[in-house]
Amino acid sequence: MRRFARMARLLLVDDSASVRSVLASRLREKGFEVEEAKDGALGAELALARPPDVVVTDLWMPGISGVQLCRLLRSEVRTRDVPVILVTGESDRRSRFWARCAGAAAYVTKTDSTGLMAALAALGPFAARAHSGTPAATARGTIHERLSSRLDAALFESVVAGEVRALAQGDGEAELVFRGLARLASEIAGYRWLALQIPRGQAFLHAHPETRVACEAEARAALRLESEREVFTLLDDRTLFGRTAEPLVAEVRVGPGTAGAIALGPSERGASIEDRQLVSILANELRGPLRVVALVEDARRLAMIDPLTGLWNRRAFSDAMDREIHRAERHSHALSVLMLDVDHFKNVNDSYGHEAGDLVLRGIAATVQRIARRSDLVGRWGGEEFVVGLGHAAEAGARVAAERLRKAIRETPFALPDGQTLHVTASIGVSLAGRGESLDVVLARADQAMYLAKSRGRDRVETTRPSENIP
Ligand code: GH3
Ligand code: MG
Ligand code: MG
Repeated sequence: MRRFARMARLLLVDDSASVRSVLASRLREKGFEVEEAKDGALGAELALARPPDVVVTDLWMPGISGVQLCRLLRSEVRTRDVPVILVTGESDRRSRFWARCAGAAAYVTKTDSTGLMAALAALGPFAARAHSGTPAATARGTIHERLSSRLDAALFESVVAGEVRALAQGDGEAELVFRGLARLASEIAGYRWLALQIPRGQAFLHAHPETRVACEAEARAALRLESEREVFTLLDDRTLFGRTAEPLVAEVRVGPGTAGAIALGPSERGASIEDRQLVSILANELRGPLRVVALVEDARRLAMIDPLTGLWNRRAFSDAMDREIHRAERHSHALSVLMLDVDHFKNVNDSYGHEAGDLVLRGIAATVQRIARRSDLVGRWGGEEFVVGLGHAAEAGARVAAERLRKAIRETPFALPDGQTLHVTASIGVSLAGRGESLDVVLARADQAMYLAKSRGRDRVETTRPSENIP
């Protein structure tokens, strides 16, 4: 057993006089200066008055238990670094779990004196640990009151934590998580606004309708949102109405990364201790719900993407085009679709191999994206067929875009890994959406136009038009 540089001060708490005397003499033999307490309340008073190097306490005692004593010492500034070893008659799983949760340094059985000595040795040398600070200010209430308020705080924290965690039980919709969060937070605290930001996802704000603009500006600044990020706002006239105070911001950390951030605009009196506590509990407990949101969003994104080219797959393209068709109807603007099919693509596979074919498809996808405007919708329809939705483009404009695309494809060389270069061409069908037409009808016509281009010699653009156009 290691000898300590100076006599280490040990506080021994046990309600049994005989256990105390046996343990104390064994510890003194090992060179500890031992102070004894016959119950948890006395132990807490002694420890707070003059923090020892280490506390060894019985787990089950009438009145304040060893676990409660441990929690109390952990939560007091003067004693939060004093290690506590919990000693019990016999080991059981639940006590061990409870001891760990309370922040005990070790958990040993009374019958196992080498276990206690080993635990003490593992904590030493104690000389390095200096307990500075003035003696405890006269107690703010009795030990029992203090303990009870600590337990209240712990209970509050665990109840709020449970409520926040329950927000993860939705279907991973960020908006539902935020609605639940706003309901919970506004029940607990009065604030001007509450905001949540999810990386790559949405940002949310809960604010009073009349101060919405100012609150949004404050929340944007607090969460450092780029100006193009949209903020979904939940208006609520029960949130506080008042002047600006310095906001509280906390990141929701998951491992080395971030799952988002929350911010709270406090009442004009400024952030209270309770506000700070709430924000810190929320930031901690939102990790689970936000991880679920991120997983659901990732899964959704993956389900939309064609893995070979990174373009939207057929379903994602169709969904986006359906929305685009409705918008075009509503605002009476033109909408066109291009259907592109690579010419003699089977030959590429047959002559150069499937890998080369994949490389060409990826290259064509990149060309289509390069030529398309940011507002155009680009997808892989399947195999060697690609589709482009062009908003605000009537026949002439769509033809120009299709020609530009056709030329870009025939002019882009593909360098194969074996050093060969190859060129491909594509046939493109253009179709203008007619009033009241479904996507299927517009696409079927683009397909017909594409086949017309094939039959007229390939590497061409052909058009079909509906009887009545949208504008
Ligand atoms: P056409 O000019 O008439 O369009 O002739 P084509 O050879 O391009 O037409 P066809 O439809 O006969 O052949 C399409 C080929 O595209 C057949 C298929 O094996 C190939 N293909 C489809 N998807 C993929 C893919 O993901 N990777 C590769 N490498 N080939 C694919
Ligand atoms: Mg084809
Ligand atoms: Mg083809």
